[in-house]
Amino acid sequence: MADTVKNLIDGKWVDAVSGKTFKSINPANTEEVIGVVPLSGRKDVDSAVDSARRAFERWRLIPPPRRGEILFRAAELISKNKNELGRLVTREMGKVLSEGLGDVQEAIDMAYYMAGEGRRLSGETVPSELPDKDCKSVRVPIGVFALITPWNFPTAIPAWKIFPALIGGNTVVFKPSSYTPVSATKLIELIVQAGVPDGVINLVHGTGDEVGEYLARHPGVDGVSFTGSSAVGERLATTCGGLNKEISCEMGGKNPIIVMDDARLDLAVHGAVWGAFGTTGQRCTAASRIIVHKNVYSRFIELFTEAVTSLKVGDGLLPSTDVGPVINKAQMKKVLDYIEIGKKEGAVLVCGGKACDGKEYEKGFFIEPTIFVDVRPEMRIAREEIFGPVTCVIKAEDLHDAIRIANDSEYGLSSSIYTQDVNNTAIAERELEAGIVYINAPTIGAEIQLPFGGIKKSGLGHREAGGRGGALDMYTRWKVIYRDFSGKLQKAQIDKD
Ligand code: UN1
Repeated sequence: MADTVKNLIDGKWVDAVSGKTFKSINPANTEEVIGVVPLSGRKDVDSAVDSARRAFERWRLIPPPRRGEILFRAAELISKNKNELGRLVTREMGKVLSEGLGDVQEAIDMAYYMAGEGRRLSGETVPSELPDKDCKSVRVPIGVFALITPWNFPTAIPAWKIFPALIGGNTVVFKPSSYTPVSATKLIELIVQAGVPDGVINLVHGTGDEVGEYLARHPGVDGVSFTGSSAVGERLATTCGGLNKEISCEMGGKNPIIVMDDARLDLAVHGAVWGAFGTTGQRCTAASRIIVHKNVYSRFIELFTEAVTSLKVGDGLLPSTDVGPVINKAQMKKVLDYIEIGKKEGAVLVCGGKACDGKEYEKGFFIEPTIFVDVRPEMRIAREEIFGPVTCVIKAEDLHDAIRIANDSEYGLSSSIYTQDVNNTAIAERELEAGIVYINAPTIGAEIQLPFGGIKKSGLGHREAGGRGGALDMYTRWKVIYRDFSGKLQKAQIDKD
């Protein structure tokens, strides 16, 4: 049954000023409308930013532990509604139900984690060089954040941004992907129910071109956090840099798994299947290059192909499904076009390679899990992000050759090595050019208590999620306080004997 969802501005659920709407549909069954959603424009953005600006003046003064209590309640409410929300994620985005639930779990984890930060948010106190003087650094809120999120993690990625922004004392205008607006709205409903004051979170639905870009450039917005394509991220970064706004972008990936000749091949195959075809390959962390040592190359391909051929594609709500649909028609075309490019480039197709045929696939965007082997590192399919169920197997001579191939990429988000040799792990850990290195685990599945993000074209600005160097650095600014209680003028660097 279709839901009618609204924008949230200053605590009120409202339609777009224009009254226009668009539909969100189920990618496994395009006849199913998940929701009717406001198609917002500039006026809606203006009022959302205005509301966030006003709310900031109050929210920034709420003690962080009190903000944390609200986040804690949000975590509890999301937990209580996990099953319902997880099913909705699956219906709207297509990922299999266990992953829909995992998506929501990541949002819950982030809410609890950031709730705890309310009682930390620590800075430094250090001694002064002068008597009767003290010095400290404190984290202070930045202001209004525009949060622009993709469709592949409809609840987790918004949570990565909303919770640290709120605990830091900022207010937000959130623009979720127009492909997963209903899941985003349900998440926000729960956060609001937890007691977030009016105006602290504002939600504006619409397209990236119409709403996202305008919002990011808006003079009332102090910072922008974006997850999506490298092309859009780089454009936003250029714009925001020129306007002196904080900006962080999480973008694409071309993540490698290295399989050494001493690896446990069964484990490496399982890892490659999950890394490449989990979420139908639609993760920025997806394993899209499997770089295999020449001594185990043929055997790996044999086992990998066998495992991938047995994956069942279908509606993510069916328990038998391993791989769901891709998100939409445009993405389906893009992935199928890349498969043709791979064939033309001379890569060898060993499984998949086309849209699924058969009656059960007629209404959705289903593509067969596809493996190309004998891929050369210079081929486009080995260099460009496909964001679908397609992976490339590349042969390497030895560890150094494998690392060289892995690093020969414009991207640098996640990476992985399968090996039983501790020395190999140490070299890979040091040499792989990526924000994340996994050892004997695939490239996907980062946990929320450490920073998440990449280098090169994969990331720009601060990292997301928790830990030292994580999202709190994005959503707070350092302020340094010197207090002189000597009752006289003391001169640093000068009053010294
Ligand atoms: C993404 O694909 O944009 O590490 C995020 C992972 C997930 C997050 C992926 N925790 O695969």
